[in-house]
Amino acid sequence: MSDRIAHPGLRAKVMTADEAATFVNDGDLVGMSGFTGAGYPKVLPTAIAKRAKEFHDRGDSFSISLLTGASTSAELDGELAEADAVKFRAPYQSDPIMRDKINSGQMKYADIHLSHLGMMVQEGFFGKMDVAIVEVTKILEDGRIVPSSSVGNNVEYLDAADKIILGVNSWQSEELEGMHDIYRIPLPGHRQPIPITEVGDRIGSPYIDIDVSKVVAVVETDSPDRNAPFKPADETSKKIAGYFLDFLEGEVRAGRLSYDRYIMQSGVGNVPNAVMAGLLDSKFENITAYTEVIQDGMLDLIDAGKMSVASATSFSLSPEYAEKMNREAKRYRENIILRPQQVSNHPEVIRRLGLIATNGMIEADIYGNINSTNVIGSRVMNGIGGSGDFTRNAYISSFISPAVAKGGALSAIVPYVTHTDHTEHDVMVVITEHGYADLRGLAPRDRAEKMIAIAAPEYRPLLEEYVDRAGQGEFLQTPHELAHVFDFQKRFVETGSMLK
Ligand code: 0RQ
Repeated sequence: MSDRIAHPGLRAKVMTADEAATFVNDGDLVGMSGFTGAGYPKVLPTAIAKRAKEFHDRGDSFSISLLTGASTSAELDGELAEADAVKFRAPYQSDPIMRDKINSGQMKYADIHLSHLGMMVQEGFFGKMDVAIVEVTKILEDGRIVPSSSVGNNVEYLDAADKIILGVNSWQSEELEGMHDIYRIPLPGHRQPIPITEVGDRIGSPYIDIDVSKVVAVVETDSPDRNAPFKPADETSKKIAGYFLDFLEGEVRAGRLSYDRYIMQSGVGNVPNAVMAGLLDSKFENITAYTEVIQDGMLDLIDAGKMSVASATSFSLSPEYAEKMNREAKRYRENIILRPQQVSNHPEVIRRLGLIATNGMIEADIYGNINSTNVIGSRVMNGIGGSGDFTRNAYISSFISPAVAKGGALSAIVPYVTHTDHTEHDVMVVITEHGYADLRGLAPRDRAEKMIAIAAPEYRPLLEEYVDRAGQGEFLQTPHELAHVFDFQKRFVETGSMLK
């Protein structure tokens, strides 16, 4: 048994994953750790999937409602979905098997702002939580736990659940101890300001205290977090990153930003990573990040002395960088803080700090509404994640995306989005490889002109044609021609391309 379980009572609860899985029953509401491929329980989900299959083979039902921090990995979402072991999922997922089950209607999915979910669980919006399954780095002698590579909603799940299963993963560096900052937000009616005024402020404890009497099982593992490596930046990503930096430089020239006070929030993906690579050679210094996930590019910025502090709720590192974190966690914990996602994504703190939010999108419309989640209105890609938490509350909210998808068959700029995650009231800047549309202070018809200028050249005449026709209507605040508002998307469904 590993020496990472110092509490004698909890050492006595060590068992196999198959034994621990028997504490999870059909119909249970289960809260699991895990956020963007980091800190999720490694062996329990497989054991639960196996248990579900045994039930199904006997003709019995077995499916759970599953909550996590955000996306996890094929070992968790993939295996449980494949075994038809999940009937309901929230708040964010990105697994291809699970996505197919959701889109085919076999599973239900509630796509919820990441900052909201912890409170919803505390207040019982989903009913009583039966089991919390949480990966930890270590259990102290007094029963407090050292979280692993993500915090997510672990505190809320551990507090709310009737039963707790802990996964002690010895792959996680013991030197993560001290990196976390655990702070509980009281329920409405008892709240005080969250005392974070600088990105690097620590306001809580490095440990999570739990009710040890609720722990029914402890399972030991030694398995890595699994995240796909980032693709090297292509020409399009490099151009988008270039325009993003031009935009930041323009803010400095306008006196609204200085080279030493850029506070970043960055969505995950290859384009945001290219933006961070671009920052390495920029004039920006003392960059800080108040964001959700620590990505490879942030470690590079820290190593280059360009980034002083990064605050998030999780790592989202490629395998190479996850190993590097494991080797050098002692050094990185000087610069990195991992917080509960209610705090990392909290509107109050985001608004106070005045950060610049940058997220990916599926499509934007000519007025600046953004669809981050549903392809052609109905097919979910991943979920809204934290993009809404940051977009609404940022000092400047921006979206970055290639102007086309699927080899040019889809334009990312359309007359009207088929699903709205971020409204024109929240969105300030949209950037593609053709430039940036600065929508701040503009009325809708002026916004349309800026948005068309960053669309792919082959789509601009079609967008202009739509704007001309919509402008012939009677009401001209936000002109639309309702009979043709979705022509782009309809054409794609009928012909395979949005082009005529
Ligand atoms: O699909 O892989 O099948 O080819 O969407 O597109 O261009 O690689 O971009 O990885 O940045 O993802 C919105 C999905 C963009 C992401 C989204 C298809 C495209 C490809 C991915 P394929 P790219 P990205 C905080 C922030 C919501 C959560 C969020 C996302 C796939 O950014 O999930 O912001 N955001 N969190 O082909 C149809 C279009 C399309 C399209 C792209 N117009 N129509 N398909 N695609 N544009 C972090 C967290 O919350 C964890």
